Amino acid sequence: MATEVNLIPAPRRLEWTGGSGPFNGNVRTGVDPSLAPEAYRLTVSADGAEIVGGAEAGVFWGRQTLRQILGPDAFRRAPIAREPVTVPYVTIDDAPRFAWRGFMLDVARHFLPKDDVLRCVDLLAAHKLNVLHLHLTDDQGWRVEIERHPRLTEIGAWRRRTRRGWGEPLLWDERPHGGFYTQDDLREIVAYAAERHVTILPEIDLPGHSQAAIAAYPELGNADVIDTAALEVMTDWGINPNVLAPTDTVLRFYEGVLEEVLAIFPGRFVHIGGDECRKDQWRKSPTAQARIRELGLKDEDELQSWMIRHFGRWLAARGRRLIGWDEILEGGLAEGAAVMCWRWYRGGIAAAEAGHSVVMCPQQEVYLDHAQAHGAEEPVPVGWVHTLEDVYRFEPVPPRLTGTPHAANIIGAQANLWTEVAEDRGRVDYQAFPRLVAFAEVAWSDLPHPDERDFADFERRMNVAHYARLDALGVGYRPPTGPHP
Ligand code: TNX
Repeated sequence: MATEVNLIPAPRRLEWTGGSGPFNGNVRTGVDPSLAPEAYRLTVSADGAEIVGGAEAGVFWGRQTLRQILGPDAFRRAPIAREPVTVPYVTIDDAPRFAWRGFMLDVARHFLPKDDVLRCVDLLAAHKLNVLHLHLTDDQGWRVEIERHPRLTEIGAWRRRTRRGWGEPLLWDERPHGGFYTQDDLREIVAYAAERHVTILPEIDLPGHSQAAIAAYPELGNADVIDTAALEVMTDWGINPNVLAPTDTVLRFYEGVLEEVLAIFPGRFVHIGGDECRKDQWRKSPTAQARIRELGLKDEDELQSWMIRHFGRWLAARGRRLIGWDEILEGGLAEGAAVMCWRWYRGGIAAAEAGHSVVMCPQQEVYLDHAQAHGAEEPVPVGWVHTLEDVYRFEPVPPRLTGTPHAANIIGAQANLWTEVAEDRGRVDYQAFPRLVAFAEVAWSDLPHPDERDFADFERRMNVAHYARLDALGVGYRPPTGPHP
């Protein structure tokens, strides 16, 4: 998105006969390893268009900028323009500010069919975002086929009914809900994303947010405290007390899960969750207490930390890196682990100062499940209100780190979309757009200090050009005038 601002007012224009389809056109491309891998130089002149990237990724991002210049029809799935278009002569030197430009989609609370995920990859790529984080497991559903533990999807992927909305009134959708991706589906998603220079980050959330797994395999829960065999896949929202037991059985089970996950997802990072783990059952469980004593730990926080570290080492031994929500800092962070900071900036600052890589996604700034305007007509009134302008003024590097060597540990930023109340692709589009466009510009461009950012200019560019591109892409964004009646 951002790069279009650099258009140099040009006296000369090129007649473009390369078509308006997304990836075709008579573009000369090349690789110049002296550029950073994702950087590119795009030139349009009398000789045609040329894109030189630091690597294929850079060439690909350059193509996205060229699409922007060609106009909205270049965002359709097939060419429709019969007349050649003319484009201005430009030279654009461009490179991303952050290496990690992510979007998290929660496919656990509401399952999204594979086609919607593939389309999501297209939308990220068009905005030069390069990580799609799939939140694959939670209390309300397990969405990844695991061959050695088939009940995870036979049982864990389905729930009896669904809580509608959040808070009062208590409403239920009595229809069963569910679905999962086969391993081949996920391999297809990974390959499709790789063609677009997008990495899929899988998340297997543990030891909290695991009720769907416990419903499928009761031995994973704290059977000495509750009747785990009576648990079903959760139908309500919120923080759940039913957490995994800190036993060897559980460690071996999840090692098996992760072995299959690694075989599907080639990316460097694997997300193991770690968020919102209530420890009440561990406090009451003789098994958990015996484990704490046997390991010489101080408390239940250290017990969670011990579990996370176990998987950190396990992943490292297989050449991967663990990433987890910032709760993994509590009780000591595993060597080499990266932190996804969602609770304001504090955990991210602490982790960066301790030398850990950090992805910033504070819920007070970039939670796209939260409403984007005040007003009863907003369909999804969750959390704080983050307007388009708020997101445009999001700054991933906190002032305390600015200008220090630790700033480099902020490897990127992410916007997260939880789907408790976003039950289908239409709602997901509405929550994500246009705010994800503002986020993409923040993550890619070297924007000035939030107070000095020219939101009016961003809005103008949305109005004169980008909404038309989103229309061509078929995105059901929130209209600038508010929801349709
Ligand atoms: C907190 S952010 C959660 C999610 C919820 C979300 C709702 C995080 C790591 N955990 O489980 O869906 O709030 O905004």
